[in-house]
Amino acid sequence: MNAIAPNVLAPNPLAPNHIINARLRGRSGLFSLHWNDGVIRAIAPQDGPIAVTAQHTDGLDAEGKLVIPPLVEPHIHLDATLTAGEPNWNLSGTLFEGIERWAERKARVTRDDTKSRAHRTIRMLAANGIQHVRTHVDVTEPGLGTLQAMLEVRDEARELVDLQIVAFPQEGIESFANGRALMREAVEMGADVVGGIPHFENTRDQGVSSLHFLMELAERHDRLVDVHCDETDDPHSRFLEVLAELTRVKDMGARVTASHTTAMGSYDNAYCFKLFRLLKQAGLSFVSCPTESIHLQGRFDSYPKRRGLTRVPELDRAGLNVCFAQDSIVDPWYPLGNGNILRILDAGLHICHMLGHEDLQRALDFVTDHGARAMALGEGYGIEVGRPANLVLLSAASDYELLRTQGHALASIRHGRLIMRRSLSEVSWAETSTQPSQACS
Ligand code: 17E
Ligand code: FE2
Repeated sequence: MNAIAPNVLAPNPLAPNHIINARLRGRSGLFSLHWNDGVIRAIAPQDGPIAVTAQHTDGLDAEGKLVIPPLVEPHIHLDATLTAGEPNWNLSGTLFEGIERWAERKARVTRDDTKSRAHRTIRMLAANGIQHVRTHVDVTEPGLGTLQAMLEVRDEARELVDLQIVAFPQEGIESFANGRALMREAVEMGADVVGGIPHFENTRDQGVSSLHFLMELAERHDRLVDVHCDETDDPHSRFLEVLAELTRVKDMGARVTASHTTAMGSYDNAYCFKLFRLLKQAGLSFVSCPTESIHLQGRFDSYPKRRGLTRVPELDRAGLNVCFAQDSIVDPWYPLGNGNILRILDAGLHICHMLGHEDLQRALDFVTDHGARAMALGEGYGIEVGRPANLVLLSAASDYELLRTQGHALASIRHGRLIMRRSLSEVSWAETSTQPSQACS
């Protein structure tokens, strides 16, 4: 193995200043990337593979594997992670029982409990090459102690991730006592994004007025918007059209995201045909959480059973920005999860009928560039000279191979510093009549 192969790093492994033999998405050949002071300074095409020499001891050898900008987690609930079963398990598997179980757990949260679970989860995300995270934080809590704790986590976790905090009214804006005041206060305290949950409000009218309220709040305070929107199989849940129309009128498409929109999987085609015209005019982003939605939705069906996801390929083909996210890790809504968004990508592509050749070749878009666009990261993201030296080395040379082999992030560089490296387990063989080299990896 090379002296500076990803898993056997150079003498100064925490401060590399270049990577050789990197493959970049969308470009052919191999590249050397150089950085200093945390900024990418050069992206140089190579004539061929470079042999490792002593002059490379401050670098990494990508060995022809992909180097990408960091993976992005655009939708998670860090205040609720690692609480499943405390005190009660969600036995029905529905969104609504999840909200009830969370209300029980919420009554017991403390600042230390919130912070330690959030930091543990952030480490799980960073261990999987994620450096940009948008977390929803429940603000239907008098006193907003959880939000305060998460604002502290946002600062404390900067070495590992950039964190955006959504003021998320889990139990409603209009149907929760002082819901509007709590939202205003959350924004004043420093939430980056304004959230909502119109399908959970008591009436259709309240759902609509909550959207007017939150869009105005975001506009007035220059915040982003990310609404839990139509997270139900009910085809009559049509708040997306209201959010999209407000987005269009205010010309806020680059700043607004509709999360879940699972009801769209139950809308009929005639309605969707009309809706898509508006969505394109509005230009908002979409987040789908495929493992979460296939678990929570379809719960009131017998057979045939709905998949309960939004129309991911159709949104993508229409030119709208759509990405995948984890949503939960071991919480009242979803009992599994380990921080690995590549697992979510794998599930999402299967559930959405997106294993066509073209989709496989660009699959990583859904957990990198598209997530970055939903989070409005702009020039803070991407492999370009002058941008932050935030880079992730993957275990395969292409999107397709990464998915087929269920590959991993092997190393993560943040502002030029190596913050994570991972070694993969190897398979050992007994003597067999075929040679290991003939076997498929
Ligand atoms: N809250 C909610 O309303 N929906 C979800 N999927 C989660 C929390 C995880
Ligand atoms: Fe969510």
